[in-house]
Amino acid sequence: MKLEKHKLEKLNQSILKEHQRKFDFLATDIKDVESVIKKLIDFQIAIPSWALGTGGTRFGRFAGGGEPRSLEEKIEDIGLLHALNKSSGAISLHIPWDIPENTSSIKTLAAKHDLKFDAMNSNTFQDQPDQKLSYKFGSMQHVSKDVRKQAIKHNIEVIKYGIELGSKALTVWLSDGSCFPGQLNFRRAFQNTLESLQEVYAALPDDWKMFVEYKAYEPNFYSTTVGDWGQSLLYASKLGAKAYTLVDLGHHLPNANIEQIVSLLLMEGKLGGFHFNDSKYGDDDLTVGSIKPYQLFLIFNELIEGMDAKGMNHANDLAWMIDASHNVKDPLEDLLQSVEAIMITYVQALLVDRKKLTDVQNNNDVVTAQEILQHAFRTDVRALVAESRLRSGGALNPLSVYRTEKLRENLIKQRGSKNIAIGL
Ligand code: RM4
Ligand code: MN
Ligand code: MN
Repeated sequence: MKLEKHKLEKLNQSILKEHQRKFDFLATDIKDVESVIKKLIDFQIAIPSWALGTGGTRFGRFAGGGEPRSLEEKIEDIGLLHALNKSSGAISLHIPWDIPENTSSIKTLAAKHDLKFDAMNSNTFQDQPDQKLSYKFGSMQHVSKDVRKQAIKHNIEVIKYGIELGSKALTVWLSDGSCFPGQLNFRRAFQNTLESLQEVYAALPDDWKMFVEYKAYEPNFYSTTVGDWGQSLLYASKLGAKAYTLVDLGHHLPNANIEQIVSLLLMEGKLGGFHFNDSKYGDDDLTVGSIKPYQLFLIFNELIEGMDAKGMNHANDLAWMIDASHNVKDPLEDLLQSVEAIMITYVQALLVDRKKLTDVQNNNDVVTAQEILQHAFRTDVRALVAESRLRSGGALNPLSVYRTEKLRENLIKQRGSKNIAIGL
C-alpha cells in the first residue's frame, strides 16, 4: 500500500504555520542548526522484519489486523514507515523467518521503497521443522560436533543470502547457555562457541562485519555463553578485525550502566551495532524511550562523544537497528514512536556543550556537569526532528498522518483481519 504524496503534503500544510513558529523559536537557541538538521536527515534506523507483526508472550498472542503475510508485505510496511518519517531506510532480516525466495525481485522492491538491507540475523535458537539435529542444548556451544556444524552451516547460508541482497553484516545472537548448575562446562562451551564462530568468520566477505550480540539470560536461566559485553568482546577480539560487539538495550542485568559499556567498547574500536528498545525488567522489547528516556539520552551522549573522539561518521559507522516487538500496540505506530524517540535523543545528545563539559570535568565541577547534560535533555527538540522530516519529504506528524489516512484500516482491507505475521 502506498501513501499518496499529495495527501501527505496537504496534511503537512495544515500544520505548517504552527510548526514554523515552534521551529523558529527553537532554532534561535541552537548553534549551527543547519548542520544538526543535515545530521538528522542522514541518520537512518533499520527496522527488524520481526517487528511488523504483533508480538506475543509465552502466555498468548493477540494478533492485530492487516499484518504482513510475506517478506514482500513486510518490505511494503517498512516502505510506508519510511515514507512517513524518512528515517527508516533499512531493513534487518531474520533467517529462516524471512527467506528471500527471489532475491532480485526482493531487491527491486526494496529499492523502490528506498530501503537498504542492514545486518542479517541468523537463528539457531529454534528448531525448524525440516532440521536434522536439535538446538535444545545449544547450537555453537553444543557438545556434539554435528550440531555445531549444522549451526555453522546455517550462519554461512545467511551470509550468502545477505551477499545477494547487498547486506554488509551478520548479527549472531546465540541463546546458548545452561539452565542448571553442572549442566555445562563453561570453558568448553566458550571454546566450542569460539571455534564455531571462527568458521563462520572465515566465510565472511572482506567488506562485511560480524556482530556478536550478548544477552544476560533467557531462554537459559543459569548461564549464557555470550552473556555480557565482556564475553562478547572476548569473542570479537579473538575473532579479528571484522568482529564487533552488538549492544541490545534490553540484554543487561537490572541497573547496568549501559552508557559506560558503550563508551569503553567505542574506545576499543569494538562497538559494531545497536539494538534499540526499552525495558522495565528484562528483555521487554518495549517502545524505545517509553520507560527510561534519560538513560537513552546518557547512552547517546556517550555514543556521540566516543564516535566524535574517533572521527566516526554517526550515520554509517555503527549499525543502528530497532529490536522491539510487543503485544498491545499497532506495530507500525509503535515503530513510528521508536524511531521518533531515537531521533529526539540523537539531537539532544548533539546539543550537549562538549567543550564546556570537558572543562567542568577537569575542574571536578560535578554540579555544572549535571546542568550541562540536563539542559540538553530537557530541551524540547521535536520541532527540529519534524523540520528534518519535512525537508526530506516526510510527514511533519507521522502518527497523525497514519491515523488520518486510516493506513491500518486499509491494510486490514487488503490483507484481512485475522492473519498472523510470519516470524516470532
Ligand atoms: C533476541 C535478540 C535478538 C533477536 C531475537 C528475536 O532476544 O534480541 O537480537 O533477533 O531476540
Ligand atoms: Mn537484539
Ligand atoms: Mn532481545
